[in-house]
Amino acid sequence: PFLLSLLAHPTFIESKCWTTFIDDTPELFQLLGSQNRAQKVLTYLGDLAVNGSQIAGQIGDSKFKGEVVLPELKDAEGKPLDISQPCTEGWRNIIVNEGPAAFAKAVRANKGCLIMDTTWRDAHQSLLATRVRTVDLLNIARETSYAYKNAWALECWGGATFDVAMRFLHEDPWDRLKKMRAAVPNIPFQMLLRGANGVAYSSLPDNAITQFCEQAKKHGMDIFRVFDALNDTDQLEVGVKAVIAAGGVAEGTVCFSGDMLNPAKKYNLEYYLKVVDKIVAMGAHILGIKDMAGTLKPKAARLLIGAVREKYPDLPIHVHTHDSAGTGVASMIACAESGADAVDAATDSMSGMTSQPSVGAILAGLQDSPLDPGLDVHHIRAIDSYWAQVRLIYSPFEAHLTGPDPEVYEHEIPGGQLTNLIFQASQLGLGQQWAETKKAYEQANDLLGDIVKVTPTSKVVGDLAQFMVSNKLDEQGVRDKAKELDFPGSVLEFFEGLMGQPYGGFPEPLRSDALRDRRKMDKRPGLYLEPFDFPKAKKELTEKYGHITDTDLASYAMYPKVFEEYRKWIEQYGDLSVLPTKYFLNRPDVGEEFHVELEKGKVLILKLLAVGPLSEQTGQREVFYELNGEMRAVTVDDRK
Ligand code: BTN
Ligand code: 3PY
Ligand code: ZN
Repeated sequence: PFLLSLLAHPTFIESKCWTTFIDDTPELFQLLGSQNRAQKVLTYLGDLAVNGSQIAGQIGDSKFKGEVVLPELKDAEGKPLDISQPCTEGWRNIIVNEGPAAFAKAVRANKGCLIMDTTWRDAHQSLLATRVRTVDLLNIARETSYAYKNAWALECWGGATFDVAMRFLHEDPWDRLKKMRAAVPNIPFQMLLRGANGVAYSSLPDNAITQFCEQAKKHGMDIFRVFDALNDTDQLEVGVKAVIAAGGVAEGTVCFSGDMLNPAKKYNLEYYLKVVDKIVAMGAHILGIKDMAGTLKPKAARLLIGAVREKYPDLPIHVHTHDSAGTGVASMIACAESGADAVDAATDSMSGMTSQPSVGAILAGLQDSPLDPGLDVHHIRAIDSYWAQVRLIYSPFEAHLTGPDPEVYEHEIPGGQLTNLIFQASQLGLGQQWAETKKAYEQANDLLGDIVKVTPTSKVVGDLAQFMVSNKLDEQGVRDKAKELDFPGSVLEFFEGLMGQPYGGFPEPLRSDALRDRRKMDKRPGLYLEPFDFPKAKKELTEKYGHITDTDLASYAMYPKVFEEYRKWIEQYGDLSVLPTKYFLNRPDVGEEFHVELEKGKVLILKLLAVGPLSEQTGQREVFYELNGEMRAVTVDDRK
C-alpha cells in the first residue's frame, strides 16, 4: 500500500523532487499508519467474528440492532436549537474564572437545588458493570452541554470507570477525559476519588495521589468527591489535600451507613457530625454525603441534612444516593427541602434500582417550588431518548433486576456491588444462593464489626459472605474456626489495616485469630509506603513502549499490571475506541456494511464476507472482510 500510494501521488507522477519527496511528504506515512490501523481493526473484527466478544462473554448479543437516533433539542418556540458549537453557559465558568471558593459561595447563594447527573459514571457503573464506552458519551456530548447547562456537574470519571476502561474496554481513561472536556466546556466535571486509594483498591503512596490529582485537574476535572470507605479521616485527608493542592474543588465526603433512626445502630447523628467537623477542618470546599447503599430514608435525610445545615450555614452540601430500596426520589427531595445545595440523579432510562433516582421524577417533585433545579424538562427528556436506545446496546451487562429491594435496609449492599453480586451468582448458576449470599453479607458485616461498606471495604464483606456460603459457615462457625480458616485475601488486608482504621476498632479476637502472625498496622498505610518513583517508572516504560506521558504514569501508578496489559493490547489491536459499540460487542451479520471513522475524514467501510473453515492443523480460521471495496483476509486462532 505504501508503494501504491507513492506511485499514485501527484508529486511523484509529475516527477518533481525525487530525492526529498519521501521525507517531505508525511501524508505517505500517515497513510501507512492508517493502513496499519485498518489492519489492526481487522484483526480485532476477525477475532470477534470467530470467538465472539471477550468482554460480553457468553452472555449473548446486544438487544439493539438498529441505528441510534440522536435527539433534536428545540427552543421555546419549538424551533431547533442551534448547537453547531458546544454550549458555553454554565457553573464551570465560575470555577475556571474565580476558583473553588467562589464556586462554593455561588452555589450556596443559589436558591434552587442543583442536580448532578451521574449517567456518565455511577449510573452505568451500577447498572451495566461500568461498560459504557467513550464513543457513546461523545455522541451525546454536544446535546448534553445544552440540556444540562444549569447542572451542578456531570459525574463522568473516577470510581470504577478508570480501571474498567483499561481492563475491559481497552481504552485510555485520560483520552476519555480530554475528549469529554473538549466536547463539554461549560458544565463542571465531577469524579469519584477513593481517598488514599486514588481510583485503585488499596492505599497508594501519597505522591501518587498528588500526581494523579494534578493530572486530572490539568486535563479538565473540576470537582473531586473524595471519600474513605471507613470514614477514616486520616485516609480521607490525603485525597482532600491532594485535590486542594491541584487547585480542584474538594468535596470531602462522609459515607452514610446503616439506619440513623435506629438507636441500636452504630452510626448515629453524633457520629456523622464529628466526621463532618473533621472534613470542614481539612478545608474541603463542599461537603459530600454519600449514601452508597441507598439506606438514607427521608426522615433520616431531614435530620442529618438539617443538623449539618444548622451547624454550618455556609457549607455547600451535595448528596449522593442509590435508589435500591425505591426511596431515592423521596429522600433527595427531603434533602433539598432540608438545605442541600445539590443532589444526584440519573437520566430516566438509566435510573432507579441500583442506580441513582430518576432526574425526571426529581424535577417533577421540585417543580414550581423555589427549589426548582433550573433544567429544561423537554431537553432532559430528549437526552433520555438517546440513553433509552444506548442502554439496549449494553444489554449483555444487565443484571435483570425487576424491582426495588427494600431488604437493602438489612443487608446494606452498595448499589454498584449489588448488581455485581447478582451477576456473579447468576453466572455460576447460583440463583438460589443469591438469597443466602444476602443473608451471609449481613452476617459477614456483623463479624467484621459493622463497618462502613463501599469500595474497597464492601468487597471485603462480599468476599467473606461468598466464603461463608461456599464453606457452609454461619457467623458462629467463622468465630469458632477463625484460627484455622483460610480467609480471603481482602479480609486479611482489611484486618492488617491496609484499608485504614474502622470506627470503634477491629473486632477481637477475630482479628488476631485470622491474622495469626501477620502484621497489624494502627496508622494509615501511606505512612509505611515508599514514595512512588516516577522517573524510574518513566524510564522503564519508555524502554518497553516508546513514548510515555504523565497521564500514562498516573495510570501505571494506580494499576501497573492493567496498564501494561492495556498497552500490549493496543499494540496488537490498536485504539478501538472509535469502533461503534454495536460492532465492538457483536459480530456483524454476513454482508452487513458498517463504517469506522479512524479519524476525521478517514473512514473504513467494512463488510464481513465469510468465516472460513477450521484448520485441524493450526486451530485457526480465515476471516474475510471487505475493506473499502477490497477483500482482506485475517487469520484467527479459534479459541472456542
Ligand atoms: C486476551 O485477552 O488474552 C486476548 C485478547 C483477545 C481479544 C479478542 S479481540 C476480539 C475479541 N473480542 C473481545 O472482546 N476480545 C476478543
Ligand atoms: C466506587 O468507589 O467506585 C463507588 O462507586 C463507591 O460508591
Ligand atoms: Zn454511588
